Amino acid sequence: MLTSKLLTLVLVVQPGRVLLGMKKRGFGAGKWNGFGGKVQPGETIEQAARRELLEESGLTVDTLDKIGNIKFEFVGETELLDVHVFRTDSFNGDPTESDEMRPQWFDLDTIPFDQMWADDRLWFPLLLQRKKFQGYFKFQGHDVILDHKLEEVEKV
Ligand code: 8OG
Repeated sequence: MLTSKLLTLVLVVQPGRVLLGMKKRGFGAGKWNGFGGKVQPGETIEQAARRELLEESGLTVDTLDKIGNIKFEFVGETELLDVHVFRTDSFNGDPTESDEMRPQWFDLDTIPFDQMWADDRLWFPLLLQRKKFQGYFKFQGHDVILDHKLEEVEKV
């Protein structure tokens, strides 16, 4: 039986650049990523997204736009990751390193996909064009995508 775990992921986008964080520990350590984590009991998904963004990057936001939903299956594991992806184009504060993440701005033409989760190069273009999307990726280990689906949707 597959169980499902709710997670958030926030991408902060500015004209011509995106803020990523180098994950310093835990799941996905050594990869650049947006900011996010597990939804805690009693929290809405959006509350969790705001909390994780603040904890990991030091930023707060007025508006978060729901832009994607991606489900990840890992061969041999019974837990499906259900990741809710948000985009924001304005923020308050200065990106600040935390125990978990070291934030850095990247120009949109130098996004370090080779040091990111393998699926990101497929859906980042949609996110950057503000297209809403839904996806499913089946991973073997943390680097190999065995199967995937990705589609634009009207509403996430
Ligand atoms: O709490 P923790 O740091 O373990 O949460 C994992 C974070 O990683 C969460 O923000 C969701 C995100 N994440 C995955 N899989 C993938 C992926 O394939 N690509 C990207 N960009 N983020 C992912 O769990």
